[in-house]
Amino acid sequence: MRLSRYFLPVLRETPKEAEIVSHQLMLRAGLVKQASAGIYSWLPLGLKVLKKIESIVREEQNRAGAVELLMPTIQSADLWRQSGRYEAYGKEMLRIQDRHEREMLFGPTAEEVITAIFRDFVKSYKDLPKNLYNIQWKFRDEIRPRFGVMRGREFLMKDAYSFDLTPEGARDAYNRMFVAYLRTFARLGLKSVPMKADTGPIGGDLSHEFIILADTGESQVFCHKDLIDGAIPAPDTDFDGDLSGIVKTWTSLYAATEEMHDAARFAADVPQDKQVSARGIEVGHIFYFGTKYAEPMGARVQGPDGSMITLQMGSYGIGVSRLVGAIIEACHDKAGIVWPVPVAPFEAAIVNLKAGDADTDKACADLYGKLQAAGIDVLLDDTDERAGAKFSTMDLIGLPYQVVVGPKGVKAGEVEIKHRKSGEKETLSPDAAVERVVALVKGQRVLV
Ligand code: 5CA
Repeated sequence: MRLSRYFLPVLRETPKEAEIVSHQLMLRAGLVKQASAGIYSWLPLGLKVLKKIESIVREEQNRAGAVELLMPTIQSADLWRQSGRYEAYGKEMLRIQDRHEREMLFGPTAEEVITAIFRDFVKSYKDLPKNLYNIQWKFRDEIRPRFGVMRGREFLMKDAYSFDLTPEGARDAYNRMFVAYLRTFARLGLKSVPMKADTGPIGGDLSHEFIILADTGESQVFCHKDLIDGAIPAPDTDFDGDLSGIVKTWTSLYAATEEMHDAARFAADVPQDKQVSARGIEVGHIFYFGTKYAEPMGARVQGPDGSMITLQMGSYGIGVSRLVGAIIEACHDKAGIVWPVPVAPFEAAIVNLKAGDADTDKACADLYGKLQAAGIDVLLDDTDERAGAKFSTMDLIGLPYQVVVGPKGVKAGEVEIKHRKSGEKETLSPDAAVERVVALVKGQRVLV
């Protein structure tokens, strides 16, 4: 992509309404624009990041055996009356009337919709187990939307729902999502810590939040240091096999959020040099809630002996749009965002220091063509801004590698690669630079 044709409205000043660094940087780097409180337009650069996160989440869901579908954003109130949640959900639910004065709502989650789909199609235990998911916009009329996309009103969620015949089967489904989450967040360049959690309005008796550590996190967390340093399950993990060992390793160490924190147990269970007390951001939340929805909604299948058995269910959420903010909280410095390669909006940039100079333009076009041919997603800054402004925009938007091309270097047969994260600079011939950027990017596309 040529920057001259792109749409990248960066801001020089830090917007006053933004309290935390990720929100400030998302506005300054032209990733989003607020449309109204807690509701954002995703500008081209932000949308690219959102889509990359979405596809990593999707790959790991598919790997774990979940099946994608797409449910509507607008749901019917009657469906929610079947589960008994319509009145109970309260003011966070955006209730809407259509032209026939039928009561509708903008879905804050989709347990009811998916339970109805399953109930209406699946009649036999032979069709179990199943896990269905979608990546769809949700709306929650949060009392205090804040921190940009981290606590929005409209937000993108991956929500998966498992259906099993027995509680043991449901526990296996829970374990599969647990392991898939560890892999997903690691691939996004994040260290996530699973913590036992409250179930809130989703309900049920087993639940974990996945928290990533960041100074500005909303929750206070307490955990064993080994969890933070924990090894991530490999891609060839057998998701059809027994995952209880992996889950046990991760859940046997103390980890709790503020609400669940038991100070005495923390002090007793965790050696002093392993005690971590930090702030965290909840990026995922999984629940096992048995028959809470299947029972009132009549979701039953015929069991092996002919008797009708109520389905055992769980639900599994990831805050896809929240992750954009969470990754920035974890990956930034004074100059701007420092994207991990797998989610970077472009993997590399070429900075033309003298657009309009025939030799420099030609050298840039040549590099651009070669990087693209090698499959690198590259942004060419071909604008006639001054060098200083170009450098600060590049650092702000945080692309992992910048290839800086100026007239003097071109004459000498040299370009410079700047590594955004370390600040390291290397001077190389243009062809060597292409090779180096390709190797660096390809080496980091899949982090696990
Ligand atoms: N039905 C279940 C799981 S599918 C559910 O709704 N769980 S949840 O309420 O915990 O939400 C799942 C994830 O969505 C959260 O872990 C969080 O990362 C994200 N999320 C929740 N509320 C918001 C919000 N207001 N803004 C941005 N992301 C949110």
